[in-house]
Amino acid sequence: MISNEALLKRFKEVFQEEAELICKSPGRINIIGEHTDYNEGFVLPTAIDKAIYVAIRKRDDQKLRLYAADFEQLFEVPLDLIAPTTLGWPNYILGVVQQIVDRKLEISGFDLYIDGDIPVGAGLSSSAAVECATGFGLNALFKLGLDRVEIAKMGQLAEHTYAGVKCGIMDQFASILSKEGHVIRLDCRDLNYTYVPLALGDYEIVLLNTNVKHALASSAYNDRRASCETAVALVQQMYPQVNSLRDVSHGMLEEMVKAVDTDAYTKAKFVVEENERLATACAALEAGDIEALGAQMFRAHQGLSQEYEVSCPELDFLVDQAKAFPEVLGARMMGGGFGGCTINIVKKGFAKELAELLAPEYQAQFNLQLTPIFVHTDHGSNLVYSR
Ligand code: GAF
Repeated sequence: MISNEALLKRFKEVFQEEAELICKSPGRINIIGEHTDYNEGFVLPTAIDKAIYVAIRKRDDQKLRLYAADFEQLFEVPLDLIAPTTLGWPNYILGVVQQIVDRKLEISGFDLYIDGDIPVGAGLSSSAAVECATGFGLNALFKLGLDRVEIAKMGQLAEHTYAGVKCGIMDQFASILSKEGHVIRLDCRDLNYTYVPLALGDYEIVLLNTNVKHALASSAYNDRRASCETAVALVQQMYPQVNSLRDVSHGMLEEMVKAVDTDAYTKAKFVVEENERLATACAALEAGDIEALGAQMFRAHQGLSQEYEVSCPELDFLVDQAKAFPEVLGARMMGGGFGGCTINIVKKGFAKELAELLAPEYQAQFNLQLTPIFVHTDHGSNLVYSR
């Protein structure tokens, strides 16, 4: 949590002016339903109590001045010359500005200071939170009249066009529309959603951060998406009414994909099954059967690792080891994969011990620290200060 006072003070030091407003957009966890969002399937995410904050003020000219606390860097660009930059971090802000410009909504220049407490590279969607905080903040500052779903969609497109990752809508949606104490059961086809209470009884969630982020994660992510699209195209040869893997049955995959493209078959089969797992897991959560929920999470990890191939040895190690403890009901890698965190459902009070028990062997095998991250659910993006 970063206080308004601290943000306002730093804003003044950097820009010599007062901020007009501050927006907060959280990171997210996802209980189950991975790589299903861009296949028009289901996801079960929620926001966490770690967030990105942006402080902003309007300018009288067309200049954008952006300052990132993490990098201690100032980036300046005229509004009519915005384009992706090799600097990295400004892209998540500029990509959203581009969406506003493309929609012919009226804005002027602005000063924006960005800070946050979401661990970067941990798979908690800090980039989606930056996009959402920017969209939410500019919407409020310039009274653009955008609704929350529209802001989430703009964040997703910013990621596609300025960061080059063809992500689904899950992360932005969770950052914008979450409700404390609940997860969102989101249908990524029509964006219908319901809130399901995250009632875990004697259990709680702990994340174990591998502290690994593989360099090729974005290209591998886009490759997985391409494999899914290949499977859909093959199925469509016989079933033209099919739009996405959401419409595809096991039978269709067997008939149209299996013999032609084994990679597309394996990836698509995972996605079809992951949607089925989510339905089972969500019903278990609603019934208070946390053991059944956890079993689906273990199974999901196996699929993510062996079929969808988005895990890594560090994540596999943590899930395998966690399985040995009766206090752990479920564990799996979370998010896009290739590093980041595992999400674990553990007996209340056992989380710290679990991390301490796994850390020495993890350190010995991978020469890396294991960091537990304790999270609570939170509500979605909000205006937290306005002058
Ligand atoms: C990343 C993406 F940004 C999401 O859209 C989603 O596909 C996720 O990986 C995997 O479920 O976080």
